[in-house]
Amino acid sequence: MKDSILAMTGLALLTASGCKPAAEQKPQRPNILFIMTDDHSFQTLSAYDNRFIQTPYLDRIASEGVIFSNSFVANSICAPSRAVMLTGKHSHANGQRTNHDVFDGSQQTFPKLMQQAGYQTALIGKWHLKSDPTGFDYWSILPGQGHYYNPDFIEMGTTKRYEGYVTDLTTDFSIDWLNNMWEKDKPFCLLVHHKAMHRVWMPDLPDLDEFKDASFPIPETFYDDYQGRKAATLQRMSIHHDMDLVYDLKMADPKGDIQTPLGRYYRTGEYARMTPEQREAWDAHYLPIIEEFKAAALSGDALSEWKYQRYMRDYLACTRSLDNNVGRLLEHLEKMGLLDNTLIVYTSDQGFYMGEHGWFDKRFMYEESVRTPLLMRLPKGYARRGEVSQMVQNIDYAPTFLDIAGLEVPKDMHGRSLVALMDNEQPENWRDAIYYHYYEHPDEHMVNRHFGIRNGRYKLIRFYYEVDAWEFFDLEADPNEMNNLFGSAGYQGEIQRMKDELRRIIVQYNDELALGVFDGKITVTN
Ligand code: SGN
Ligand code: CA
Repeated sequence: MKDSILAMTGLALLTASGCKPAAEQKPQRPNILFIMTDDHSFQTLSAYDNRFIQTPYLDRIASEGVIFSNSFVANSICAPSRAVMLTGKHSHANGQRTNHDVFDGSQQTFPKLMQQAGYQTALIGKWHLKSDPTGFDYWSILPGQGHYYNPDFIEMGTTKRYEGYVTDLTTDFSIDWLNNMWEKDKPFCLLVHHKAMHRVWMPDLPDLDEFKDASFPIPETFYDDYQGRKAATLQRMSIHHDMDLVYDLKMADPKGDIQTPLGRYYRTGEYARMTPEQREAWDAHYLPIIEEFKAAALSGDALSEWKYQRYMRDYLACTRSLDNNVGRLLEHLEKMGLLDNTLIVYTSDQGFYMGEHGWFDKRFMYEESVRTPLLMRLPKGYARRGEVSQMVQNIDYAPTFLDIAGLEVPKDMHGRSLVALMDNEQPENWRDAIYYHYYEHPDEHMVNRHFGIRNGRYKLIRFYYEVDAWEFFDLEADPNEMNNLFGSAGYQGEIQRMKDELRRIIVQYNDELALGVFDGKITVTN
């Protein structure tokens, strides 16, 4: 990850010195284009990591702007992450602890505040918060998780099915909004929130072949035995055990020889939505793979590794469409002459496992899922370029959008504006640790509840509920988090300091449940 960030920083510095952006006047009320994807890992965005795929259009945002190399989420799961971003508050304060909660849309959010201040606000794509969007002049959302093929969109309350691929359609509708619905005398705040790359990773037809014959290195931690990490032993997000051959990997053989627990959801769900023409092209790709797979009769490690490769190919093919569509949107903005006065943000609702620890999915406070990509192309006059290494978190987005629009950041928001960082300043007292709390258990993937703190070197996690356990990692010595040092004699001083820090940050954010668990006053059980 480091190499590519540094290489790009060098490139960006040249650009920066060539055009002297610091001398330019900043727009008073820049437009905001907030692009977010679902489950996009930083491992598969080449500005961060170019081992698997080149993503030139996303990289363009970074090379013309900034790349945050220490960007984290507050609760690594979809609806909670979205609520954190809208409110600038941790989950306990905005009420959206799990995907099952219904978002309280009557509370303060950045779109509402921007709308009140004269911005025209719009939301297109995935929403997932159950209640109808509030604070948007226009919205057109996917119901729930949405579908890849021929998806329904709910446009201001009216549901309609559209033929096509979801990433293309989300982009088409966004371009259409800019062309035909944006009232050009107002600044806009447009949220383009994609379904891709969420499970079950269904690529667009033209992208099916790109990774067909590609083979990826098996991650170092693929065969992790989870020693010393009890919650990790209990998860149900393993490629070997939990990734479904039919549902996730499309091995829906016409004879029905391959029977799997989730297979029927694929056959009656995404696959059934396709038009006959789409299905024909789809089958032309997958049927030979299915035949080959059946003939190979794999088992054990060979089967796990085959699943990993298939997973990567489909996931990356979805990423291709996403990158192309981000490119299309950027080019459209450029054609409209909007690049100078628009803040363009790219992020994901959380990170994702690409086989590390043998996993897919997210949820844990471990690095692959607590981190998330964050790239920004800045309006003119903002001088920073290249890597920003300060620790930032998705609680910061709402304050940033308000601040750059010249609006006051409400005191009750937990996050902090990133605008000073865009201005090339090195703000004093920048946070040196982030706080995390995950709640969705018992549930799909069976990741135990936990909260914790991470600074530049160490991570301390407290699992509670079914598993009552601490984990402590030295990220410098053990970046893959394989070695839980909680009981280790050599680290007792550091562990105590981190515990003190954790308690302090829990109090700072007023997370009563975590404080009760920490102090031994609350025992949460089934
Ligand atoms: C669905 C997925 C899970 C995923 C959650 C949360 N199962 O339930 O694999 O962890 O969403 O994802 S699926 O069978 O419906 O694909 S999130 O990004 O929306 O939080
Ligand atoms: Ca997600």
